[in-house]
Amino acid sequence: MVDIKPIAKKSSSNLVVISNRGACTFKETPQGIKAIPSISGLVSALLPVLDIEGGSWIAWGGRYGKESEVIGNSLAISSNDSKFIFHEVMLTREEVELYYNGFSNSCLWPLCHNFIEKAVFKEEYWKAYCEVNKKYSSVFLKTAGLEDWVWVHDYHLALLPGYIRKSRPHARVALFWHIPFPPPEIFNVIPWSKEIIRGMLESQLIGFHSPKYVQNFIQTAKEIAGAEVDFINGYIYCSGRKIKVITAPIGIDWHEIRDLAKNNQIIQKAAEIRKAAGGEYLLLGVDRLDYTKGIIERLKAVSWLLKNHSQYRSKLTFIQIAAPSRENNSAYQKLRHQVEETIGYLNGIFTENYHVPIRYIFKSLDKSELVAHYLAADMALVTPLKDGMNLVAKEYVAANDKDIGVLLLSSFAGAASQLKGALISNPYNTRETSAQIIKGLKMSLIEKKQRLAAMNRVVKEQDIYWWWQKFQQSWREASRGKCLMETL
Ligand code: GDG
Repeated sequence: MVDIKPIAKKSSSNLVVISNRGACTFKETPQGIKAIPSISGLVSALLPVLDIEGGSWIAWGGRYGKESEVIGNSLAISSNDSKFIFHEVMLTREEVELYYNGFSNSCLWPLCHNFIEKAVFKEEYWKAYCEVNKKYSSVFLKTAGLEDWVWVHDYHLALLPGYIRKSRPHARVALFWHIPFPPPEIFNVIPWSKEIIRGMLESQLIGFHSPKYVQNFIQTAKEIAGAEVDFINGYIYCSGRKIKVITAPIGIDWHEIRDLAKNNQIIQKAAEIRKAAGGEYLLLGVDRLDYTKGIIERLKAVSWLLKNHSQYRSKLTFIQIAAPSRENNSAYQKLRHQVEETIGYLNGIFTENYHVPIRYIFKSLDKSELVAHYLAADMALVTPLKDGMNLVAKEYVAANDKDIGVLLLSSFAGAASQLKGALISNPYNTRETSAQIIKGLKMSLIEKKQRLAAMNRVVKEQDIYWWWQKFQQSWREASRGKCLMETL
């Protein structure tokens, strides 16, 4: 639980983070409003930044408001030592349905992850998306100062930089895009692609996880918005403005994970998990339950392995932790059924001597429990069909710095271009994925250590604070000549 305290403003020039969901979800209880931590890669990444910078976070708090309500609670939230102010955007049930479940998660999310056939294009989704982006802008205008640095996050709020600039032409606005950015021939399928690109281009700086997404975005701006571009230096020229586009691969709080992994209680918990799982080898998957994460394809690879290498049947256990996600969306409800049906089917076939090979946890665990699982597992199967970055891969590596473990990583995760010590597979290739699992299980201790050490060098050095430094340095350069925030 996160503490909620009365608000206190920090200075005249603050960092303002704006994202669809924030650090927590508000729940009304007889004792008052309680804040429950949210689970997502974006939240894991931004909390440490707000911990050091303070400032404010504008986001939807998970509560439904009336049509006329725009802003809800403004509360100081203390996470670890520092405080930031959470300004709650109020959305109606219909807005959440059309803007969040609709345009964001049924159109942009599948399309940016190359699932064109899953993308739904509805005029009413688009209208709600525009209206809700305006709503976020009016909460910003009500709560933020003229000197503030506005950091917009992710695909839910692509139009927000444009709305902000209309009211504050000199605003310092940057955008970070957490998911993949597809090539123009895919992005252009969206009937409103031009409006989206133009909205994004009202930022001073736009960041992506990988050079490929940067290239795709610049090419899209050129083709769709007719902008002049400079691929080599990462500049887009549009409406008399110069926009910088950078690669900034997001990191994790390496020391936080490492400290948890050194904790005796967590080490003890890891031993208990291993004992309870039974067998000799423990494989682990940790994901939000999302079709982009490749859980079904992973299960197929485990099944292929158990079918074709029967000696592993009573020796191998695969734990899949699936954090509930987007439960109101029918594609996610269907996926849950499919995952649960597949696991039941496979356990029916492959249970031998009462050893159940696949364990399934459909809930969100505490971070300490999560780290205990990272420590317990011989190998993490991080095999998304497409992923902007994937922080689970980095957390597994950090937890196992001084221990042994193997990371199997999808070639389609952004993390694959940074984590060279991982075993790589194409998650659509069942045979290859299961062969890589066997390779990991048979890997020598020395090779495991070498690979982990190489990956830890990157994950430790390019951690979340490095990411924020890199981003703010480019932001400072992109705003050169203007008044700078003292902390930047
Ligand atoms: C998006 C992009 C990009 C998971 N289960 C539990 C739990 N988690 C935490 C993990 C990790 C986070 O959630 C998931 O982050 P990912 O990066 O793996 O995935 P997305 O949520 O899809 O994130 C992604 C990210 O944004 C950042 O830019 O990397 O590509 O899709 O931190 O630890 N945390 C807890 N209990 C769980 O059961 N406490």
